[in-house]
Amino acid sequence: MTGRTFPEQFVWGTATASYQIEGAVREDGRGPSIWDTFSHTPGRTYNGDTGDVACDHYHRWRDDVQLMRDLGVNAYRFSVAWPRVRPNGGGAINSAGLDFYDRLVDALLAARITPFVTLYHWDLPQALQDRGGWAHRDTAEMFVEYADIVTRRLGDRVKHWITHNEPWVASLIGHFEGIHAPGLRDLRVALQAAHHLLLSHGMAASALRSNSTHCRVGITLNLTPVKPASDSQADIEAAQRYDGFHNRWFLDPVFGRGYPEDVQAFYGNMMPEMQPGDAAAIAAPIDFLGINYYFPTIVRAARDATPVACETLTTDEYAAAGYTTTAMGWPVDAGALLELLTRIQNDYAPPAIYITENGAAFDDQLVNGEVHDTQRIAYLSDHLGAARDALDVGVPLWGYFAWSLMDNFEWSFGYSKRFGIVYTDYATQQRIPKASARWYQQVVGGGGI
Ligand code: IFM
Repeated sequence: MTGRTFPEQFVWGTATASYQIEGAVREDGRGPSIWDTFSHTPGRTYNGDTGDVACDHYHRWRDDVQLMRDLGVNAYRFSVAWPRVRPNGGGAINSAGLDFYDRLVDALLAARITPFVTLYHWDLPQALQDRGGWAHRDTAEMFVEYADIVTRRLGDRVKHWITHNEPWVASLIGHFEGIHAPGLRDLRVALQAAHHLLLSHGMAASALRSNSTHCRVGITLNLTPVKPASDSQADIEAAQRYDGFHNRWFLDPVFGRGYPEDVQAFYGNMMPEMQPGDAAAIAAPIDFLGINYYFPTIVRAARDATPVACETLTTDEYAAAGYTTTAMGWPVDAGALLELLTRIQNDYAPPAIYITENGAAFDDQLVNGEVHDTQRIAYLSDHLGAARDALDVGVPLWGYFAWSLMDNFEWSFGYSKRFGIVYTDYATQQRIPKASARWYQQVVGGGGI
């Protein structure tokens, strides 16, 4: 996989998210978010870690833009914190919050780095959660207002908009598994939240387009190729259910097919309440699909009461099956990315695809001021190889964003997992480019691997 170039106009980026890097949670009028509440609740995050300071990006954003300029990337995907813009979710607009993103966008453009802005990467204003959060239909309406406010301010300069990041995680992990904010454990509520997230995506699209002329609008889904653990009929059916639950539940409605019937039948009376016109709203045309890919999922039938009666292999089982696993316990399989991209192209044919996140956490060691993260280089290189293969077979892949620019707050894992190509020394807030950053710099500079 050496010496393979990408198209000249290929977008090379890095990605982050507001709560994971900004810190400054009580500054300049920012209101509390559900992640402030969740991370401050004892027992919810590793070590009781919170995003109070995180990477202190709110104060160090100029240095971080310089870091990206040094890396040579031509794009940066970041998210806007809704509680900075509207501290109570609705009501008064906090211009100081908008000013922060305004300055950031200007600095990026001056550095010839194209901003890709995600409007929602999980930091819902707590005030909206207090009124029911995503399970409440009003939150979708409030999201449209928020999207309107942000795009009125930034839409003249930002031309790539991502409505939501990983609605599967925000809904199912946050409202059914309970290990993300708001920490609920109720499948019916989770499915209602998922519906309102999707609805708000579609409803916001027209505001984005009118405030940001000639912009491109997309949504980012975390997708996983699903394989059965054996060739038994039960495992094959379990894999189909899991694919429906994780992938098709979001892809099908966004691409105008409504919710998949096989999964609807499985959910039965857990199905969300919908109103006439919702399906059409969710299916508002998109200009690109953002895909976050980390790992494939191997599934077997389960007798227990999981929502779709299936379970995924454990990390030990993946390792026993021959997979390398990351510090998250996730199996590494670059070939599965090619499978995923071709499947999406064949089944849904989006006008364009960006890999909006891809990367891995490993147990990085800072030795004599350096981090030799050879496993991460291998991971990124193999996945970029798969991305290049996808271009060869006609997938309209327009760009790639490494997750993440720097080590940051990894949600319930706190600061214990490092995904960055730049090492964050949390004691000093020093940023130390890892070997993978130097490697990525060469890839980007040379336009290929
Ligand atoms: O850190 C997260 C990110 O916020 C969303 N996608 C997956 C990453 C790694 O877990």
